Amino acid sequence: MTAAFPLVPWPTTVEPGEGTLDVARVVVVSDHPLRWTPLATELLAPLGVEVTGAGPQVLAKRGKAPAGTVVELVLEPGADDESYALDVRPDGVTVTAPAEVGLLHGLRTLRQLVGPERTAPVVAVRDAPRFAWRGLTFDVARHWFGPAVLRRVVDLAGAYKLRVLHLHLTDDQGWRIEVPSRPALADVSGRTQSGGLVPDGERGYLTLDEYRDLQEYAAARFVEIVPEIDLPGHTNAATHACGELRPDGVPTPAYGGMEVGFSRLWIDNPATGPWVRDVLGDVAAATLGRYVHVGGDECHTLDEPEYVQLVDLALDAVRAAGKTPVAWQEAAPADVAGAILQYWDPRVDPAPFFKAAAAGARFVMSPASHAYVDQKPEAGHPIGQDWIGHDVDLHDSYEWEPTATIPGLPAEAVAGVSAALWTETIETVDHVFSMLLPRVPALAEVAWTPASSRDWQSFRTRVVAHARTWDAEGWAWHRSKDAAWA
Ligand code: TNX
Repeated sequence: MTAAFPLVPWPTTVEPGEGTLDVARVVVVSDHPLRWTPLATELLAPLGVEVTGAGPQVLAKRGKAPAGTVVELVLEPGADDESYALDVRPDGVTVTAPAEVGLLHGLRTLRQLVGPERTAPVVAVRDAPRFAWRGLTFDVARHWFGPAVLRRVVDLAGAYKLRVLHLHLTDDQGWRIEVPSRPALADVSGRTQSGGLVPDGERGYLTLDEYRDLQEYAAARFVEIVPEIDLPGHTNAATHACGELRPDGVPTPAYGGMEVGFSRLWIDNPATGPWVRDVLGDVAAATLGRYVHVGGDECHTLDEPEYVQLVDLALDAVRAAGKTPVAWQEAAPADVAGAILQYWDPRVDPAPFFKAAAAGARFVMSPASHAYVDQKPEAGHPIGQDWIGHDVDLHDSYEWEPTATIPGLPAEAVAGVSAALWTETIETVDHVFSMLLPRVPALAEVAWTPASSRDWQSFRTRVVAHARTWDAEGWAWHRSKDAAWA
């Protein structure tokens, strides 16, 4: 594991060979040239590599070596669609995988091997992920970030082989998706965000067309969008737009502050059931992926029985709409069979988690002290929160074990890992990327690489070379005190 192979996440095996390969001009050869050439171009162009494409027949007809290094993409049966073999030889590159997603992972690894001289070292990489759910949770409710920023976040997620972008679309401060059955939600609460209103000229929510386009952009990069409608707490934007959700029928004022836990729904209000079913049904119908997240966190003004009824209402609505429900850990006492629970807060009794796992729920690990990249990376950092009580720097994001996060939980109950960026204090695209980088690559390695192959000293050396690509992409990043940046 040397800096000559600055790969993140670290692969299953890396066998160095002799010499280097020139990749200044690359010809992608595959059965799907039109599909792959643009993606290879997108990945390699920021490094100064010129990419063209050709089908294998075209190459054969020409009967001569093409002008450039041939990168051959080969589909070959195998057990894990995400696995791939990458062979860099002195005369070309072959990526072999059972499915397109594995081929793309191989191209992503190739990109990380290309150095400033536009050469790649000769090497044989064999690779497959540890966890299937490798995610990023992104709060666009507190501060609004539109489709252009979201596509760049998809690119970053994809570069580190993440498969899930979980969008926290609703909260007390704003509502970020069009809902045909309740247009007031987006019309009214799309305008608001932390500190006041979304900037002039911005709509403040995704139309259903924009939502579809974003999902298709992500799907082409094998990233699945998981929408979150946070219920039954974190609902001030809902009650601001839909006063009928309140017992008195009076809309709540907009909320631009940083408190959590004060807003709620009421199970015995006749408007609640139809609203929850219609809203989740509309969002599920607009979602191409398999999951809908129903929140469930921090309902500090609800007693447990009413909380459980409200969460069950939401879980059932998602199932009825044909999707698998996801919820925050607080939902564990509800009927979570077959659901995904997202763990974040260790300050609780774990007994409901064991019951949930026994009932067939699986867990995505986002322990705040490691995975919350909204936390300040060091004391005095100008943006971010610090409620955890210590900084969450690169080392903290790297050094933890997902299967030990809830001691006693069976390892099979762990579906994966998600980084989380909350945006109460995050206002600009540079804020976003400087909180994601370099910590998301660390979390991506925790999710991809088995614990036995992870090594902090190796990671902190490897990640340094990535800053060149971040700069080329225009992604702001934080010079973490935990690595020796060039
Ligand atoms: C806790 S994590 C929250 C969020 C905040 C975050 C700030 C979770 C499920 N709830 O509402 O934005 O802390 O760090």
